[in-house]
Amino acid sequence: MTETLTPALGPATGGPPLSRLADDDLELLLLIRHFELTLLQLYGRGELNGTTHTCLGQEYVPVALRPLLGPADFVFSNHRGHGHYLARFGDAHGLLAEIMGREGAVCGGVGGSQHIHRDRYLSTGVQGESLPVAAGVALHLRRTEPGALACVHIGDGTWGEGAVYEALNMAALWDLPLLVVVENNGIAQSTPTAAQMAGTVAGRAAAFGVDHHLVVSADVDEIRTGLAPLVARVREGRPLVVEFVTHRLGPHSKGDDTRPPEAVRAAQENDWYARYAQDHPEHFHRFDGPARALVRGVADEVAARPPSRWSPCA
Ligand SMILES: Cc1ncc(C[n+]2csc(CCOP(=O)(O)OP(=O)(O)O)c2C)c(N)n1
Ligand SMILES: [Mg+2]
Repeated sequence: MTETLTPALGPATGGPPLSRLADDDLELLLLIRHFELTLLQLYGRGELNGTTHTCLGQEYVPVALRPLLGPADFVFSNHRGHGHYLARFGDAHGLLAEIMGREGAVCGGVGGSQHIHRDRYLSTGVQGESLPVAAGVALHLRRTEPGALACVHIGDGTWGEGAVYEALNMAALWDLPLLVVVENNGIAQSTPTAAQMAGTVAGRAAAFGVDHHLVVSADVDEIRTGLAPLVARVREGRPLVVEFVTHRLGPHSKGDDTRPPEAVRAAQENDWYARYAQDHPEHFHRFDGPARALVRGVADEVAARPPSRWSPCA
């Protein structure tokens, strides 16, 4: 029997009260949270191979984006992509099977945590790799399926990759329906953003004449209201960089947290999970236990499956 970790519910002092969520948004947030906590536990027990990067603390980003994206849109994810996948497909069984190399894996178990392809969803662990690909897909969409867009998630540290600027340049020149979502958690592995980024994300977008929208809130409804008209403009060929100021709650990958205690404390204080539990305790507790139990059931069921098989000819 797999037990999930109990997340710390410390004092949440990071901001104004959060709006009460729709049930399905809360369920998705909690699914992602407990999925990620369970993964760390499975790794800790040596039940998984390879590596993983959880999106603990950042779950609200893909949840807020979810209704703004449709099935015709492409989503390009990165190394920290489980929440992106779950927000798109809700398929915890397929994702965990992929990570555990079990039957029913989304990509036959050869992609693992970071390299997933399903329909119009693609993730890569190579920083910056997806930007030019997403720009190319956005060009194709503009020509063949007007109104659809390509959404690409990157971190703050990925602004050190030249491919980002080549893609922004073409996106601006060619009026591409490209939505660049930056999850700025203030750190890249062990390097604080302030130690590696001159200027700002906003300034860099402006250098290419690309619109920039800053999101400092973790309030799903508020984020959506602000983004909806901007995403509609992306669909008309006006590329956009949306920068979320967010917090990495956990380590970079598994046991590799090099941050000073005050940085970890700041992330905990800003954690939407603790804040929501404080602001809406009845709603939170009605859904938190079931989400935890659901993921525990997924983990037990998937762990009992036979190994996945993959053939290049299949
Ligand atoms: C081209 C490339 N260089 C280095 C790495 C190793 N690496 C993986 S994640 C990471 C940090 C990424 O930081 P950021 O873009 O801020 O995303 P975050 O991990 O904070 O979500 C690094 C250096 C990589 N995956 N790809
Ligand atoms: Mg980062």
